[in-house]
Formats: sequence, C-alpha cells, structure tokens
Amino acid sequence: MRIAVGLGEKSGEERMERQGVSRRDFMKFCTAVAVTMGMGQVFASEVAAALNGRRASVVYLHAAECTGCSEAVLRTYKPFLDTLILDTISLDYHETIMAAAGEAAEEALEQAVANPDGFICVVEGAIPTAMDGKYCYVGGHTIYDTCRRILPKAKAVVCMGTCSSYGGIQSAKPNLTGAKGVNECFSDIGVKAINIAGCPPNPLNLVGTLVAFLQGSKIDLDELGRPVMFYGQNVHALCERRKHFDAGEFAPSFNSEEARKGWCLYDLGCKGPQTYNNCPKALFNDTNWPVRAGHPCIGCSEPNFWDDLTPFYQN
Ligand code: FSX
Ligand code: SF4
Ligand code: F3S
Repeated sequence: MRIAVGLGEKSGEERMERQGVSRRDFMKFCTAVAVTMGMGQVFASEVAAALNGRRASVVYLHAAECTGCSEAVLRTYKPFLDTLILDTISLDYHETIMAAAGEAAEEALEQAVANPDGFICVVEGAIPTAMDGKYCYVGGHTIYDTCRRILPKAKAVVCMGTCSSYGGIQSAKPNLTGAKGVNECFSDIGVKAINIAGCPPNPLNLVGTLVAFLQGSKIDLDELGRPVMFYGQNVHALCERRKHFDAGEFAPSFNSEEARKGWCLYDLGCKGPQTYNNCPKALFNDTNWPVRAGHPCIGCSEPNFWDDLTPFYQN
C-alpha cells in the first residue's frame, strides 16, 4: 500500500480542506460510510482514520461498459465524493478522468503497477473473450490480456459494477462478444475479486470496501463475491414500501394515486424480493433510490438480470 507520498504529504482531511470540503462535511461523509458498513455512527472516527492517513494507490481499468459506474462516483454531491475519493486514494490510472493520454497514459499504468508498495486494482466493465478478446482494445492490448497480466499483481481486485462482477448487460443474450465477469475469467490464475454489484453500484459501497481493506479488516463475502455488509439483505427487506406489500396494497399503475402514496410496486414488476443490495439504506447522492422515486427495482445487482429478471415492467 502506498503510504502518504513524501514529506510534504498532508492528511486526507487537510487535502480536502484545500478543496473546500469542511471537517464537518468530511465527518458527515465518514458517518455515512460507517452506517452503510453497518457499523454505527461511532465507527465514523475509524473510517476517518483509515481515509486520513494512507493514500492507497489505485489502478482503475475500464473494460466493456457504459461508464455509469464512474459517473455514479463523479456525479455525487455533498460532500463531493469525487473530491473525497481523489484526495483519499491515489488514483494513479483511470482512463476516463486522468490527464495523461497515449504513451504517457501507458507509462502511468506501468509505473502504478511497478509501485513497490503495491496497488489496488478496480475493474469496471465486462471482459469480452470471443475472438481472442478483440472486442475490447485499450492501448493496443485486449483488456483480457491486460487484466491477465495486471490483476495477479494487485493487492486486491475490486469489481465496480455488475458488468465486471458477472458480465452484466454486455453478457446479455446472445452475448456475441463472449463477455464475462472478472472472477469467471481469471480465477484460474488466482484472482479473487470483491464484487461491488449494481448497475451502477452505490459509490459508498466502493468506498466502504476500500476503507475495510485499508483497515485490514476481513471482508465477508456472499456466495456471489459481494461484501455481506452491503449486500447481506434484499432490497425488499429494507424497502420503505414494504408495509404496503405486507398489507396487500399494490399500486395498479405508475401514474396512480396509490403509487404516489407509497404503495408497493410489486405488481408493476418490482424485483426487490430477488435482489440483494442496500439501496434503500445507502441512497444515491444522499437523496433517493429507485423505488422511492416510483420506479421498480430491476434487480441490477444480480447476475444475468438482463436475461433472468426481464421483463422489467408489468402492466
Ligand atoms: Fe454501466 Fe459500469 Fe452498468 Fe456496467 O456500470 S452502469 S453497464 S454495471 O460497468 O458502467
Ligand atoms: Fe418489495 Fe418492491 Fe414492494 Fe418495495 S416496492 S416492498 S422492494 S416488492
Ligand atoms: Fe439496482 Fe434495484 Fe437498487 S435496480 S439500484 S438494486 S433498487
């Protein structure tokens, strides 16, 4: 792990203050991470300590995807998760947001991978395997070959999103590109990725995982490789419309008074009962989640949801 770079390196808190994130906002964020991790508010100071001291070197690879996972991170607000993330980790390679291009970008990747303190590799997107991986080239190499070379060297591999976790929409039938998830492709060379499922996932689940890793905590995973602290319950169990489900009160249409009153969306196609994720608790942008906004859960954190959980809508 890269420990604070150089003598002039400031703490995460100081780095963020420089960016206009107050200590109050920082602690509010740490509390949100702690609560999302299921640890309670008192754990916030430990989250702060993990984010404050060490800047983990992170290499973020893009495979076949829509970049929605990166967008989810970059579009969050208050206290500006992108700032927090960029100031608490050292994002040494990320094709979407780094300034370097061309050979300089490739050089940045090689330097990050050669870092003697090691690095965490985050992968977004599925890995095309058909035609020897030719459906996804980055810098003259297939992403399949790049992952095969780099992932075994990482201290931890984290799949950001359902695509890298299980293939996602890229692997929906007829899957002409042979898209697969990271573990399916690379477990034969010892890769055991942590799956932050969701299309996109809540960025708090990524940060919480990085925090647990920085703290050296054991991260319990379910049988699909997802951290139990975020994916241990289904959406249905956490849903605020659940009391209406239990009372047999089902909204008859999206544009109905019942839907607006918060009745259950099961008859409209909600897949909350089959879907393990913490959306009702973690919220996106600290604001909302699909079912509260009136949209059924489509099961985006489950493998093969495009094939197995469609049609998404009923009526
Ligand atoms: Fe998109 Fe990420 Fe979905 Fe996939 O998200 S939001 S298609 S999980 O890899 O960019
Ligand atoms: Fe369950 Fe969906 Fe109804 Fe919520 S809206 S209670 S997740 S079926
Ligand atoms: Fe996805 Fe369902 Fe949450 S669609 S974002 S798991 S509510």
